[in-house]
Amino acid sequence: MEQLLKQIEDYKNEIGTAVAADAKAIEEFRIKYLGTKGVVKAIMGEMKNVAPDKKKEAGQLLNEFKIFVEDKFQSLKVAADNQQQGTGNQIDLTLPGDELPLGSRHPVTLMKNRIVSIFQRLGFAVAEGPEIEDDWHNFGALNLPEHHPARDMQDTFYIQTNPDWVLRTHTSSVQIREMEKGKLPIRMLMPGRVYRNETVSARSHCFFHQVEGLYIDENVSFADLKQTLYFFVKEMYGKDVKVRFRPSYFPFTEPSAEMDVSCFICGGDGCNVCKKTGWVEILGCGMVHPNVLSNCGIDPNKYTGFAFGMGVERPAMLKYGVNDLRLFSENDIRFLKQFTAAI
Ligand code: 2NL
Repeated sequence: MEQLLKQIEDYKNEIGTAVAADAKAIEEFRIKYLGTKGVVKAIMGEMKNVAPDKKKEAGQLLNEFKIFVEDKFQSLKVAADNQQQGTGNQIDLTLPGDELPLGSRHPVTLMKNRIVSIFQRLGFAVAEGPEIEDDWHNFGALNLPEHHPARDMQDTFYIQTNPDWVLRTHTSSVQIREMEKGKLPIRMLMPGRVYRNETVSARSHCFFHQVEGLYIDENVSFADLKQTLYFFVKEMYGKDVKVRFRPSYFPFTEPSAEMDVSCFICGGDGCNVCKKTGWVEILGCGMVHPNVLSNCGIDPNKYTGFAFGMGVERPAMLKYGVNDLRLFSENDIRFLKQFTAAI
């Protein structure tokens, strides 16, 4: 029995190192190990010399050995076939590949990119920041007094585990972070998703997208603000668009204004979109409040700046003829695949 074990072990070592050479070598392997006068047969013949009480065990060992040799023979054959084909495997490289379905950009992303690319041509860089903010970056630094309605529990999502954290209600928080870095001048755009605790309907949602802009340097004036935004609307809505500013109020700008463009649906004659006024409100803006500058460590006697903010969904709805805000976040492929524009 010991002798049998030793023999099997020696053959296994010998066979283990055998490599595929060519068809002739493989045939020699077959004859030597699996042929009628081969090693496997010979070792099987040893069974008669094994003591009766060891026969079962020896039978198992011999069977395993036979399977080991046969497996090796098969793998040598496969390796030799592959080598002959020169591919390393048996894939037909001339067959056409699997088709990869091409996606399309989300309409909100398309509109955001349009807005961003216009300001990028004026030298505005893009900055991003966290969607979960602390009270200071979302409210405090922006000159929002503690009892301002925008801080109301109804409008803001608070994080239960920490009352200091909120889901940002605007991307101004990113501008605060940029100003705090203290690198001036700043000419930046902050696109991103913002959250408000509102009932979901065709016209409002608990989150939407904004692009805010900020320009801070010495001698930045309201005239700069107006010229920058004129350029923007002309690029966005065409050179014939008319613009008007209305005085407004934001805690973080002084003075503040809202900007309207002549209705790009009816051309100013009056329709549903402009509610028969001929004007569509597109953004809010103003000169950055001196308190906001000093909250961020910027000297308001040396620096001035302007800021503006606009929603992305409404212009996207008007441009692409989408009549329900909820379509933007339902992820219905039938809706999404209709938008194939490049930017
Ligand atoms: C709107 C109005 C606005 C700003 C956003 C801003 C940011 C800083 C300082 C001052 Cl850090 N202002 N942002 C200013 C005026 C209006 O947004 O209707 N947004 C959708």
